[in-house]
Amino acid sequence: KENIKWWQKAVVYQIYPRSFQDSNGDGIGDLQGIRQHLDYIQKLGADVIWLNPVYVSPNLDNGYDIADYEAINHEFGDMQAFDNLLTEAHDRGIKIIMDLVVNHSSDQHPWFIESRSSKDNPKRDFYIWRDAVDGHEPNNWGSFFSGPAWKLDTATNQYYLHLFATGQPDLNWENKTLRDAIYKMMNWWVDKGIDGFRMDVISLISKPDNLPDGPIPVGGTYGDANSIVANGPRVHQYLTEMRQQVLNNSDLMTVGETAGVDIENAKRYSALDASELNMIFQFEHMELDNNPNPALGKWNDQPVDLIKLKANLSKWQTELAGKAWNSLYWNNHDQPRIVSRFGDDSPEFRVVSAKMLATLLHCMQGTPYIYQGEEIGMTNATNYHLEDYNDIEIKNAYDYLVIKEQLIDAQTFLKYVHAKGRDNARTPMQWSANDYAGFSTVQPWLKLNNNYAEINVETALADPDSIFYHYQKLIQLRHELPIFTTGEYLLLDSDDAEVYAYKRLTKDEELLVICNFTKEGQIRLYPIPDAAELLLSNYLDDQHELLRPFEAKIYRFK
Ligand code: TEU
Ligand code: CA
Repeated sequence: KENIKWWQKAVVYQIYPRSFQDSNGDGIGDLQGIRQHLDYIQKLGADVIWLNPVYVSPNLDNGYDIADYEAINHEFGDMQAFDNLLTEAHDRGIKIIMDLVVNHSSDQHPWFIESRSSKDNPKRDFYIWRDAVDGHEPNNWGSFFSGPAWKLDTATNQYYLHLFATGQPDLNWENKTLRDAIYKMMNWWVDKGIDGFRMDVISLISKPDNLPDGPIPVGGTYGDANSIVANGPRVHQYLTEMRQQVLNNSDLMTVGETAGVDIENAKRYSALDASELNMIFQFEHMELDNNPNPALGKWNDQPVDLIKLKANLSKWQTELAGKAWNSLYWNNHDQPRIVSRFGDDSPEFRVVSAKMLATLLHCMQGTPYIYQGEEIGMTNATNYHLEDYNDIEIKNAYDYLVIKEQLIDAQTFLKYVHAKGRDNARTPMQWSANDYAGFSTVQPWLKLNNNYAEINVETALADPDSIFYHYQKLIQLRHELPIFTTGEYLLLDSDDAEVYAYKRLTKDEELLVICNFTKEGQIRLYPIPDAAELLLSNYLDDQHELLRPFEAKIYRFK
């Protein structure tokens, strides 16, 4: 408590550059476009920008397939544009953290081009190559993007591992020369003055010896690689090494994206002694609304069970308290829009439920992340047809689930993608009701959500009751009141299926946070002293024990 780090009080704003602002009329967002909106981010009050990948990439997975770690993709600008952005952000007191994608590279990276060229190339061992076993793949792992996780490369007649797309071969972290090359590249960015890293699927970098088969889900074809690879045998050793070789050189912020993490591993990744990373993204609360049929995984359209959501978020709050640090998020570029998912995006309840969700998250202990457009309540894009999607995960899942395995029909798939597809988050940012939502002067690279005339930044900024100003106030509260950072979390009424209420406690004061998750009125009586101060609410008045649809309140008292 005595020793609060800057990133524990900070709020992060995530930018997906491709979809944020196009400055030169090619339909693709770019670095110059981000510069144009630094005032907007400053007005919101965010302390840090997390930039999704902006490096040279064939864009098979929109920049998560990197062909050059030290150059900017020409679509986004050049290194000068990046340096200008960094300087101007710093001038405003805003930090920038970069996406670090080092579980895999692009198959167009010079390392892989060399590696695949021959079995005795010095870079061969930078990737994971294996012989066929009985004429097929070396093990049963499935890729995160459907199909097998191995591809036969005819040049040398061996398979290479790709946990994601075939164009994203996994790097071999067992190789010390590779690790040193990564640390060198990271230090090159640190020397440029960046403020930290978000580390893509960093929990997957250490593959277990002998690469054992994974469990095949009922009704599925491939083994689950995630449960075998996540938190592998040497992952903590590698991150400790990275900490010593790179991260200790500067006061950086680090957040690991840790698919498949559990509490025990989380406590090590994000321990308060900073021996590895500062914090991690866990996924459990994003998987509660998965399909009950494991072969369908995330593809589903059913609402989340509030009791399960409470239990899960509370577990992370309580278990990490005093030992490690949480990151808090509802949204990112891989998730559907939260107001459509856990709230209600109908015209009647969109604003109030978006504010409720913001309140719930931003009063917890941890570092909150806001994904572009969340602060204006952008919604899922239900105006999309199958041919409108760009995301490789969606395309591959369609080929696999609908065409190849015929587990569901195309209509059901579209329904599920409307609810869960990643492109829901990637539709262009809605700046105004002008042509192309003010994102561009031409047809954007990805179709707009057709509600931009109602939901956009210009409208939000003109309305003092907008979702934007609610986020602004939540950020201000976190900056001003230490209890938001330090207070102990205490869940109330874990079996209440309609209302999520919790406290934050310090030795001299309390916060009480009450959130009605339903579109009905609810009566709840919580003991609130007369002197309690209502810090923030999404209604104009307080009707005490009557909670109106999606009402959210924060009380503070001694
Ligand atoms: O995502 C990793 C990850 O866990 C995803 O596969 C996630 O489960 C899925 O997107 C949810 O639908 C990271 C990046 O955030 C993602 O954009 C990349 O595609 C992926 O790694 C590969 O780099
Ligand atoms: Ca552009």
